[in-house]
Amino acid sequence: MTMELLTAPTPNGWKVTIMLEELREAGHALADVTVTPVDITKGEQFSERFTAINPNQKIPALVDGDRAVMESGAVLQYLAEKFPSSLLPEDDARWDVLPWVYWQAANVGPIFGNKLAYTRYITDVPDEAKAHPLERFGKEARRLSGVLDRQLEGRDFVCGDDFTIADIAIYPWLRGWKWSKVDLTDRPNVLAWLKRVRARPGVGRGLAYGVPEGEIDRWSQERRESYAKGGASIASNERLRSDL
Ligand SMILES: N[C@@H](CCC(=O)N[C@@H](CS)C(=O)NCC(=O)O)C(=O)O
Repeated sequence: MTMELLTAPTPNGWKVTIMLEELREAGHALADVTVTPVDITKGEQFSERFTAINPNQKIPALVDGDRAVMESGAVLQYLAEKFPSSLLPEDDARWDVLPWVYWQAANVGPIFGNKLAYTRYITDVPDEAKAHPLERFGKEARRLSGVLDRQLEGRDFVCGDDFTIADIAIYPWLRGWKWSKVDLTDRPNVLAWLKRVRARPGVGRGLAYGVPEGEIDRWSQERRESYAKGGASIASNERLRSDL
């Protein structure tokens, strides 16, 4: 049966493309998986088909036969359970992993996402109006990076010796710390972990989906401008419509 991932090259999208490539590294061929790009800057997430798959109208989403799965954390867990590997233990140790996936979804994603939006994408608001959200989301992002730094003390990966879906969920948001201007220079465990994770071949291939060769780690000026422009339209208040 074919499986379809609908996604875009963004932090939440990269989680699942990294997952596909890490599953391949773990020996699952995933020959029948197709990847459908969704251009969120053009509003393709609001199409009838996409909305039927993910009522929340955000990438990524997965279709597996009659089953549709929304929310990147749920997609990671779904794939991990369907294709068993050390990415999610099957025994009680899964409870070392799943709370960190929830932690990411409830904290890191929204806070780093908002910090990024106010830092780079929300351009039509006066600086005075941005000062409070920037301070609030900036401080909370720093606090979360401290939580992660302490968790990584004495561990190679978030949950211990094994790379798991917790690392996959958290990594794409933390790797963009310079772009979102969250200072991690005093978080040595996080910085070492970012390098360790990036060195994995599956992660490298997962990050390459939808990104030109040579721009995986460093975007061209043109790409930075196009991301800033696309991000601005997605982050604008006009986009926050309740009738879509
Ligand atoms: N909690 C969701 C967040 C998904 C999300 O915010 N996706 C963004 C891209 S990173 C998106 O589709 N944005 C389009 C929009 O907001 O219209 C998840 O983890 O899947």
